[in-house]
Amino acid sequence: MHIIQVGMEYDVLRENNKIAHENYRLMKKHGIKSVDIMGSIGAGKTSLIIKLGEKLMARGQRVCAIAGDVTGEDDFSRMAASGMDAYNCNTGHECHLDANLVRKVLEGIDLDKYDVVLIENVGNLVCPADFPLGTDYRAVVVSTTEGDDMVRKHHDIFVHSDVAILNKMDIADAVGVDPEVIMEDYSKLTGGLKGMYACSVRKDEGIEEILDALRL
Ligand SMILES: Nc1nc2c(ncn2[C@@H]2O[C@H](COP(=O)(O)OP(=O)(O)O)[C@@H](O)[C@H]2O)c(=O)[nH]1
Ligand SMILES: [Mg+2]
Repeated sequence: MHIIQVGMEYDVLRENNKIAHENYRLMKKHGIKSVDIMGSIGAGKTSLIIKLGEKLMARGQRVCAIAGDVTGEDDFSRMAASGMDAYNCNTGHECHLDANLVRKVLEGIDLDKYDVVLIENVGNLVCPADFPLGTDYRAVVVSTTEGDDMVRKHHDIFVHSDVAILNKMDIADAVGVDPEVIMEDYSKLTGGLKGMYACSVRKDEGIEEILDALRL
């Protein structure tokens, strides 16, 4: 029984990776750069996507966002209200986006209209890690309000991300969290090879560095 479950999981992940490669090739065919933005609920993923979108559009880039949520249109509506083209993607029950769901959304988009696709994954620090979507970069966002143990508790998602972001630096003191602890944990996890990008989306601080890290 146990062996069968492991086999099924392997098949699901292998199929996801295959479709992720197809998504990657599809977006490259249209000259698109893309980012999968993962992270906990409330970390600031939607806020960051809107901020990145505003800055990229101000530079003349054509940007759209895909809002991944279990149900509803809240993030999709916020993205659309910011002036960015947005596409909603509800998973129904799943705690993460997968490559097949994203493929269905991409198939409904005129990809020649865009230079950049920003994808907000479902708020979760566990499940999205195993399901690459076919983006150029994967980023994980956590915030100071979640406490100082996020990296220690969720190794996988940080290991599977190219760029790690610590948001809400503006209220770190107010919530009694030392950002250095979180950044030190991340540095240790990456063998000292990578640093975390600290930012405050609210105060518009640290965003340019994130754009550079994501090669946007
Ligand atoms: N103080 C502060 N609040 C923020 C910041 N970024 C986002 N928020 C707030 O945090 C809440 C959750 O943000 P949201 O973007 O919806 O997070 P998501 O669930 O990860 O998409 C909202 O009330 C935002 O206004 C920040 O840099 N500083
Ligand atoms: Mg959101």
